[in-house]
Amino acid sequence: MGVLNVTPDSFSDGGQFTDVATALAHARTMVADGADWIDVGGESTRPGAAPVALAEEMRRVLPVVAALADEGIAVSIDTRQAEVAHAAVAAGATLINDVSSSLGHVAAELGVAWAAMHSQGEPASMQQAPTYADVVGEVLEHLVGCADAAIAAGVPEVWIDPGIGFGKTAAHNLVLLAELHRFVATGHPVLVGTSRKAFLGGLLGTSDGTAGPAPVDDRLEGSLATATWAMANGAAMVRVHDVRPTAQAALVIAGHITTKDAAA
Ligand code: PMM
Repeated sequence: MGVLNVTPDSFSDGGQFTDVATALAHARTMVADGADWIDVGGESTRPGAAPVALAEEMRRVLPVVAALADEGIAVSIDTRQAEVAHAAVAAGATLINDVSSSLGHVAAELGVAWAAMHSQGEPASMQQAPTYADVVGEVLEHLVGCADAAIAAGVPEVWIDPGIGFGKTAAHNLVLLAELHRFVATGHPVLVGTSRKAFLGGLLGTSDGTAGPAPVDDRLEGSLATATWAMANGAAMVRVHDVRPTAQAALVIAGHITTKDAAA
């Protein structure tokens, strides 16, 4: 899944794809590089971000969703707003990527796929003091509850996503990744987004040898390492900014899994 943020302020690609032609060109490149889905978002959910007015979010995403869908590209709409999800599906989106895990009823009503992502708190304050007694157990329980309810309500396809960086410390993120197999074991397809996120900056050295954390444009290796880890542990989709290197890694993982099955 290639990320297409049509926002002025997303943490890694804000302001780059705010006109339809540039957004479309970038989406085409990501598809040529191997993306199966383009995830269009009009509201930055980076830590500390303020919510965006509904009309503004619509203005940002709808022309891009329509242009991509017209080209036959599979579009996912990254939104927390039911109205935006409705309008984006009318414009051709077929997956609601929902970082609030609250739009299952909208996906049911519209008959489209839904990705439920776990988040603790709102973007404006979620990184202030994330607290869990058992992060993996709590995130799992929440997501399985969402997925079961959505399936019972008739949502045709439900993805679960542990929500890396959404109300989680670096340690929480790492334990969720380490225990990803427990999410996969639920039988629901698992989506994971680690691309360029802050916890990677803290783990990585900078390329020029200066003291860390690594800045957002110097996190490719960490993004790839975590996407590869997620795929090798059974994630069915990874949400990334750097599509070509990740798609190359996916080919290696697929080859490994095929060979392992053949040898078994
Ligand atoms: N992360 C971001 C936005 N949307 N959606 C899902 N399903 N999973 C994620 O981890 C996720 C997401 C934040 O990253 P961005 O600012 O690069 O879009």
